[in-house]
Formats: sequence, C-alpha cells, structure tokens
Amino acid sequence: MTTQKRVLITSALPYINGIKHLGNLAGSMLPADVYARFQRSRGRETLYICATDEHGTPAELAAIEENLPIAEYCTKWWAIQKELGEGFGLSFDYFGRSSSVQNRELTQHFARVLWERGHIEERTTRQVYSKADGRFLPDRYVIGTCPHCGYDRARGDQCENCTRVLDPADLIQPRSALSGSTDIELRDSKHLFLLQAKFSDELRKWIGERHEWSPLVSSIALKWLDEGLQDRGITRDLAWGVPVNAETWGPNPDGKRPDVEGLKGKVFYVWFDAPIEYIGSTKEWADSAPAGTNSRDWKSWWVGDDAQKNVRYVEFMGKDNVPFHTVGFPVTILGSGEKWKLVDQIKGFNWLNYYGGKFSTSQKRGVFMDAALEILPPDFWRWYLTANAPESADSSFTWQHFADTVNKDLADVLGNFINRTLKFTEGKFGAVVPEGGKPGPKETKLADELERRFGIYSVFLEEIQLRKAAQELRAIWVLGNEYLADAAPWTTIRTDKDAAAVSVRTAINLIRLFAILSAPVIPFASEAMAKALGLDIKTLHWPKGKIADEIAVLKPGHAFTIPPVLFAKIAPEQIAAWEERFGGAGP
Ligand code: B3M
Ligand code: ZN
Repeated sequence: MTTQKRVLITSALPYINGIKHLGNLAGSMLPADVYARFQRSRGRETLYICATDEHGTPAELAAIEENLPIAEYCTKWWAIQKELGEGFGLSFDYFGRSSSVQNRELTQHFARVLWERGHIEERTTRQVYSKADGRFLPDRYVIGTCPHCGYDRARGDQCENCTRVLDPADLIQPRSALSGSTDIELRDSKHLFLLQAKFSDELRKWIGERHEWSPLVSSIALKWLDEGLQDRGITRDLAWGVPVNAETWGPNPDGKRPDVEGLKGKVFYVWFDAPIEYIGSTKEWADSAPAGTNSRDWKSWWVGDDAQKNVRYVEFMGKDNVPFHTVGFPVTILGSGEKWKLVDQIKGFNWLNYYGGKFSTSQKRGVFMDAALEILPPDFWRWYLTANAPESADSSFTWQHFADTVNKDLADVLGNFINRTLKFTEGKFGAVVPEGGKPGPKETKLADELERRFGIYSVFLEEIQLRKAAQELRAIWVLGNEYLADAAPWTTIRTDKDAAAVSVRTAINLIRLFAILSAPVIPFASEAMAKALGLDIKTLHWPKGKIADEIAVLKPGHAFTIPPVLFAKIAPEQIAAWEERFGGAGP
C-alpha cells in the first residue's frame, strides 16, 4: 500500500485485571508499537492509541479479591500497566481508560443512536439471581457444571475446559462465585440486544472487499457470518460499567420508547463499550492537550469525510478478539448511520505458547511483563517477540530458544559489529571518524545490497509482516559484518591506512543507519547507538534518498564514544535459573 494517509493505530485494550503476559504483548501492543514507530520515522502523521479495558466481571471479581473498591482497583492497575508499557518502550500517543467520562459519553451516544435507528431492541431474558447475594449473577459471577463437557468449574460466560461460550442460565448446579451459595433461581430481567443478524449481508460485502486482511482474520470473520450471526445482549445487571441512560433516548422508528424503569441500574456489556474506547481514548488524548494547544483534533481521526478519505486505520489483536472487531464493533459503527471510520487493516495474531502450553493469567503460567523487565532489558524481549511473532501459526517460547535468538542476533551480529568497529577505530585513529581514502568497489557493492534489502525491509514493515521484517533487519546487520570481514581494516591498516580509514568510516556510518532501521524494533539500543555517535535518535528519520548517501553522512572529524555493552549474552546458568523460576518443561 503506497499511501500518504495519516495512520491511526490501535492495539486491543488489555483487561485491567493483572499484569499482562508476553503473549498479550506479542499479539497486540508490541507489533502495534513497531508499526507506529516505523510510520513516524517515515514521516507519516501517526496516532497510536491504547487503554485499559476496565469493565466486566473479571475486573469486579479481581477487585473483590484485592479488597479494593472497583474504581480504586482500576486506578491502581491502570497506573501499573501504563508504567510497564513505558518500560517496554510502547510509544502510545495516549493510554486511556475505558471507564473515562469520554468513553461513557460516546458509548451512551452510540446506544441512543442505535436505539433511535431501530438497531437495538428490548427483550426480557431469564437471568441467574442469587438470593443470598441479593443480586443477579451475570457472566463469571456464576460457576457450575458445563452442559457440554461436564467440567464442574465452568464459568457463566465460557467453559475453560471445552472453551464453549455459555450463558449463565445454561450451567448445571449453578452457584455464586461471590458467596458460593446455591440458593439460586432464574428471574426475568429486561435487557437490550444489538440486532446484529440483519447486518450479515452488509458485513459480508464489507469483509469481502478487505483484500489486505490475512486469511487468519478473514476466515474468523466469515466463520461467524457462516454460522449465522446472532443478535447480542449488550447490557448486564451490574453496578460497574457504563450506565444505560435510556431516559435520554427518543422513540425508535416504530415510535416505541425504551422501558426506562425496566432498564434502570443496568450497564452496557464490556464488549460493547470496550471498542468504543478506541475513540474514547482518542478524545481523552485531545482533552488532555496542554493548555494553549489545539492540535489534537480527535474527530479528524475518527469521523467525517476527511477521516474517511485521509486516515488509514489499523487494528492489532489476538485471534480471539477478531470477531468483536469484524462484527460487533462494525455493527455499532454501521448501525449509527454516522460517518465513523471503519477499520482498514486488522492485524491478527495466533498464540505465543509457553513450552507448548498456554500462557495463562489465571494460572500464572509463563513470563509476565513485570518479571520480564526485571530480568532483562526491554529490547531483548522486543527483538525475540518480533522475530518470532505468532503470525501464520502459533509460536512457542522456550528459554533456550529465547537465549539462542538474542545471543546470536543481538550480541553476535549487531552488538559485535558496533563494538568491533568503534573499538578498532578508537585504537588506530582516535575516537573520531577518520579521514583519508575514497569509497571504492567494496563500498558500492555494500550500498547496492543495502539498497535492495532496505527496500524489502520497508515493504515488510509496511505490510506488517513482522517475522520477515525481523529476518531482513538481521540480514542488514549481517551485511555490516560481511563488509568488515571483507574490507579487513585490521590488515589493511598495516600497509594502506587510507583504505582502512574508508572501511571504518563506512562502518561507523553503518552504525548510524542500523540505529535508524532498528529503532522500530529495538528503540532503546537504537537510542544508545545514536548517542554513541553524538546523535539524537529522535532527529533521525527513515532514509528517503539513496543508501549510498546514507553511509557517507558522518564526515571525518565526527566524534564518537564507545557505548556500554548493548547486549550482554545470556549465560547457560541464567537459562537454568529462569527455567526453575518460571517453570520450564511441563504441560
Ligand atoms: N480486553 C480482550 C483481551 O485483552 C479485550 C480486548 C478489548 S479490545 C476492544 O484479549
Ligand atoms: Zn465445557
């Protein structure tokens, strides 16, 4: 896609409860960040938006477990997640909260419009009610035996054992997750349903025209349509969430007004308001602009002709989130009849597994973002998770594979090149780019190969083919080592100082180029590389002209320093210790 459009990027909103594991990071926030950094470096106007997903029963139950009021719980965990994101260098333009006023207003706006256009309907449903708790028990508030597989700890929304989606009323021998009480009955409760089914044809057409979507994404989207789209309950009997404010709604096309009394005290279902928070968080970003600036025009990204024409909107998410983004959210947008932006590209991911099994938040299985940062610099993880992104299939994390990857690619290939180049130069010429000699055939050959690989690398990044992009970046680093081995300045220096000067001058320029090209993936190392050359990475941009010129930017006399070791090798003892700590082999 060659387009000069502005780029709007969102990554699936991490649930508020608890620290995310590397699988969450690898399948949404990190690749979105790589893409955002690449687009910014290219000079495209880019907005990368994320937020915590704060509603829903898992959040409420986690707050109860921590003995905190839910609002306080969310504030605490939002701050922790934001800080961990920063620790990994996730360059969100804004990291909002789905519990924000902005999201509440937008969610209520969409609901009202959908009602008034006849796309939301009231239905009386049978809900699980606990007399002991004095409340309804939606979703995960009720536990019982799965009617499909017999698993006796199935949750009201889904059976963890057979993964089937459930309704709380389906459970056999239901009990309250709050009190354990089995004094439970089914009671009538009014709820709102989003009438998705009638959008089937429109969605099928729209999805059919999204030629750039991967088979993974398209097939999940179409599977939902093929199975027959169901209307979806979008309200819950809960206190925490976006309140249903039906009293402000006008009549629907049949002249019917909502049952304000019957809907009192209900909130919208988390999957209704969560995607709207992509817009909400953008508004939070705009509303939080420092006084006196008015450059944050959130609407220009999301709604109106300008947004339709000039914004390219890309979403990143794990495959389990795809249906909500190809069906649920688009129905909200299409049904509103307003000119909101629909997604252009969805980048979906398979699972990153931990020793063949699943990373699991509930079972604390695998490596979590806080522990990962505690033991190693963020770029080690960023590199590994990008080079092994679970794109076309699931990929599996093992400590040995992780250590081999970063030791080889980062330490042996990139780190070694930087180190050799700068140390040798300093020893023979002093800590400046040396003068003397002229580029010859070796430099021309290098520039030609770089030019070719640079082009391929840029295309892979533009296409968000992350594994291939990482392979190409690595191949670019390898070109540096091959050049140095071929030019052998440590030999030529004895007989032809000018020849050696040309070689190291070129190599030092390669470090500058590598810093630029590596920055989307390993921004911290790139910053350090640039800094060693007395440069500020923020002022360096994706090459626009000829690569031959890029490797002759730093002129004789330009000073450098030797950076601290960028990538310390992971030792076998460390691998053993981490396998022990995090659990290695196992189911
Ligand atoms: N919080 C699910 C997840 O993290 C959900 C994504 C919401 S995106 C609008 O997998
Ligand atoms: Zn089951």
